[in-house]
Parts: sequence; structure tokens; C-alpha cells
Amino acid sequence: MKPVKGSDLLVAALENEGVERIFGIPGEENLDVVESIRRSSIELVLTRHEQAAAFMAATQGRLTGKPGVCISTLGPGALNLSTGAAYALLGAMPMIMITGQKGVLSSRQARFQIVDIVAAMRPLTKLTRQVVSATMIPTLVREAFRVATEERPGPVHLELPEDIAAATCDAPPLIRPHAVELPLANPAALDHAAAIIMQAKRPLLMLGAAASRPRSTEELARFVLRTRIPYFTTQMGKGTVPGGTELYMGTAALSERDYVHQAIERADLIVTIGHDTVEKPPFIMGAAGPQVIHIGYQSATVEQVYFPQAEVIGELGMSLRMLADRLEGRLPHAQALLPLRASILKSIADRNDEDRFTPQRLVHDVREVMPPDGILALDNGMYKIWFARNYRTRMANTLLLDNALATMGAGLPSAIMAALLYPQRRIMAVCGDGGFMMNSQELETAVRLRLNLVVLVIEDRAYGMIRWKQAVDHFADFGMTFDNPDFVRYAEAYGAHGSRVASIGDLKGTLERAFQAGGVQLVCVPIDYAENERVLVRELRERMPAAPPAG
Ligand SMILES: Cc1ncc(C[n+]2csc(CCOP(=O)(O)OP(=O)(O)O)c2C)c(N)n1
Ligand SMILES: [Mg+2]
Repeated sequence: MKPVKGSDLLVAALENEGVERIFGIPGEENLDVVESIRRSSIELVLTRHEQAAAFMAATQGRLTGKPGVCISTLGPGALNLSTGAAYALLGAMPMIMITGQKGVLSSRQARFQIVDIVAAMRPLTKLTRQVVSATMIPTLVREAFRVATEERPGPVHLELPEDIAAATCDAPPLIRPHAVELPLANPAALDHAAAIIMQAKRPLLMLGAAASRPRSTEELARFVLRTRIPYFTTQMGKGTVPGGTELYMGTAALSERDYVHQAIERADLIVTIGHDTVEKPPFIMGAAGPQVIHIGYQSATVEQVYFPQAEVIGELGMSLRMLADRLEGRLPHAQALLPLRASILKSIADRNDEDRFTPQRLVHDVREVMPPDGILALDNGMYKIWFARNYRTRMANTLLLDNALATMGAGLPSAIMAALLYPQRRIMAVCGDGGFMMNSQELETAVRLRLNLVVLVIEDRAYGMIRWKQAVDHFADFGMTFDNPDFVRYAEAYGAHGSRVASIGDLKGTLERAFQAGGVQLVCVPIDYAENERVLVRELRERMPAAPPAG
């Protein structure tokens, strides 16, 4: 048998898993792996910060269901992956992180740069392992991909010390991946849920984060269309019912009081599909009702605000088909809450055509330049609530937002990933001036990769979201404002194109021209956040909770 090097085995095992790209920044401990990548079919995508590499890899997992892979050096580089690990863990995105380490068989540099990364990754991953022999690499890589992909998906970390990467061994066989079908829901659970749903007088469906998994969206939409029960979505469940727009009641971007809660408050039964309680609660369950049925890949975690009375657990798509078989044509009250739809959607869209830089107008104009399959990748800031609430989606995963870790800095890297995966689709990153600057160096990556990408930077010269919360809680306006670079010249310095929107009437045209011109285009737009207070505080406070329904 021909001896093979550990790093070659690693890369062969990654190719065996169908990996096409690895994102990251190598260090000297990864140089064997870099050399093995050079001689492989895998592309090494260099980033300008490891955090961005992890956001990209996680987003690949989110969009395709197949783990994205990122790589870093030991200590400092590996620690820079940690926010990305948490992003993937909370967001249920399959991802593999490979980090280097000093040799483990001898110690010629004492403790220089050594941090116990396997331990640091423990609370941030589903699995974290040090590779201690080259022979084990095929097994560990297959296991890493199995664990990362399995419901609930998430990040896995492998640490490859440099001497193990350089060591040779008799080539152990690679383990071929195979498809694993998930178990279907138990017929008794389906019968029980069907009985409850048939008795409901005012049922409502809710589509949650797990409904956005690429594997489940088709059957899920069919379930909605067959039962014809109106639905709302969580922030991360948007777009999961293509063709079901006439049953869409809204998105729960706030936990209570928003217009969509008019329907939620009146419902006597909410059937949640794929809800993951990492999301900010879309509604607050209370002792008085409504009843909740949880349908998911996994049973519901019990929370103070979420404790479903019945559950249907199993592969979502097929389980929903079997449930629809029991329900179709037997739901006389399915549409009881539908009459509320028009007024809810009208209230949400209120003032979206005013000639001011309001968040509503911004969302409206962005929607107009995005085709149905265009992807928006949001960073975290005040505008996220407005996009979650007001941006209408027709397809799953066309509004990528993070309502789980809710970290700043992921908007641009996740948009870069989407642009790499779908070069034919329109991709836009939407960032605040705070969040954009947390990973703005990745403009260089986007330009180097020759991507077509629009980056919309919303400028209020402040950490607007926190400033708003400060005001809502009656604190003094303090400590939240800053100055910005000239974003147009900043973009140009990277070799990107920059433009500034001077009047709201120019926003749509500027975005349209940016897409048509191609390349990396930064568009800077001011915002008037006075609407936060007017709508999200005063207007919604005045909206009385629904009176208890008669009968
Ligand atoms: C990494 C990280 N740091 C801090 C926060 C807390 N935080 C949430 S939103 C926000 C302000 C965002 O400012 P900006 O990106 O300018 O958006 P804006 O709200 O002003 O539109 C902050 C500081 C966070 N979510 N993530
Ligand atoms: Mg800001």
C-alpha cells in the first residue's frame, strides 16, 4: 500500500464529501493542508478575517443543506471563528471548521500561540475533536459531516495538528457518504393532531426557521395549500410557502402587539411548523391559550413562552403530507381568520410610498428591484425589524436574516456566499453603518472574486437599534453615535463602485443601475428612524389587544 500524507487524506476526504470550496485564512500550521488543497479540485477562498470565512461557510450550509467548510490557524485565527461557530449553532447551519495546531507528538515551541481550541469550541459546536492520527482522518471527516448535517444541523470542529497533517500512513479507505432518510411521524401522533385541528374554530399555521431547510420546502407549501389554513411566519421562516401568498397573514417580527398579532390573539389553535425557539418569540404562549401543536424534526424545547400541548415529530415534508391526507376537505373553519388578512397587510404597508427616507419606503423600493428569486442578506440593526415585517417573500431563503445569534457583521459575508452560489440571481447585502464596518474588509474578497453584488449601507451615524431601545426605555441619548468614512470613496478604494442616494426618489433607480452595471456596488442611503418611535412604539401601543372572540 502506498503511504499517504495526513493533509492529502484530509483533502481527499473533503472531496469525497463533495466539498468545492474552503473559506479562510491559513497559518503556518496549515501549510501542508494548503499544499494538499492546491493539488486538489477544491478552491481555497481567502477572506480578510476568519469570522467572515465562518459566516460564509455557515451560509453555504444554510442555503444548500451541505456543510460549508472553513479553515484557520491555531489560537488567534481559531478564536476568530468562534462567532461564526455560534452563528451556525444557533442558526442550525451545517458547517465544518478545520483549525491548525502545533505538533502534538513533540513540542518545539513550548506554549507559543497555544490555546485549547477544542475546549473553546465545545459550547459552540455539536462536536469538536482533535485529530490524533492520520489513519483516523477518513472516519473523523465522515463523522464530522454526518453530525453537522443531521437534524438539527450545526457546526463541527476538527483540529489538525501540523505533525499529524505532515505524517504519513498506509492509506485507509475513504468512507462513502450515503443518504439517510429521517423517520416519519407516528400515525397515532398524526391522528391526534388531525383531531385537534379538525375541532379548531379559528386555526392558524406558523412557519418557523426549520421550515426554511432546503429539504422541506416543497411538501410544506403543499400542506398549506391543501389545508387552506392561513399562515404567518417567523422571521427565519419567511418565504416557505411559494404560491401561498393569498393565505399569508404576516411575519411576526415582534413578539406581541404587531398587526399580525391581531390574528394570533384570536386564534384558538396555532400549528407551528419547524419552529425553533432560538428565534425571538413570534408570540407569547400563556395559560389562557391558544392551543399549540408543534410539528418539527425534533420535539419542542419547553420554554416559559412555548410549551405545545401536542407534537408531530419526524421528517417534515412526508409527515405533513400524511397530515394533509387526514385533513384535506374536512376543515370547515380553516379560513375563519382569513378576513383579518387585508387589514393586517394594509396596516403593515402603511406609508410605504411617502417621499421620505423611511424604513417602510426603503423596504418597498428594495422589493421593487429584487426579482422573486433575488436574495437579500441582512446584517443586524434596526432595519432588520422593518425588513422582517414589511418585505414580502415568494421563495424560501430569499431574505437571509439572523434572528438567532443576531450578530452584527454577517450581512456582507453571507451575501458574498449567496453571490458565489447563485451568480445568475440578484444578491443584495443590507447593512447598517455599524454592522457593515464590522466586516467591510470583505469588500476586497468580493471584488477579488469578481462577484456581482449590491451592498446597501443604511447610514444614520449611530448604533441605531440600541439608540432606539435607549429612548424607548427612557434613558438619555448617550454613547451611540459615531462618524463614518465617506462610503463612496471607501468602496472605490477597494475597486468597487460607490454611490450615494441624495433623494428618496433616486433610490430605486440607483439600485437598478447598480445591478445592471454589475460588479461590486456599494449604495449608501440615509434613513429617518423617527418611524421607529411612531409606528413600533406609539402606534402599536395604541392597538388594543383583540377582545376575546365571541362563541
Ligand atoms: C457583534 C454584535 N455587537 C453588538 C450587537 C448589539 N447590537 C444590535 S443592533 C446594534 C446596532 C446596529 O447598528 P447599525 O449596524 O448601524 O444598524 P442601525 O440599527 O443603526 O440601523 C448593536 C450594537 C450585536 N447584535 N452584535
Ligand atoms: Mg446605524
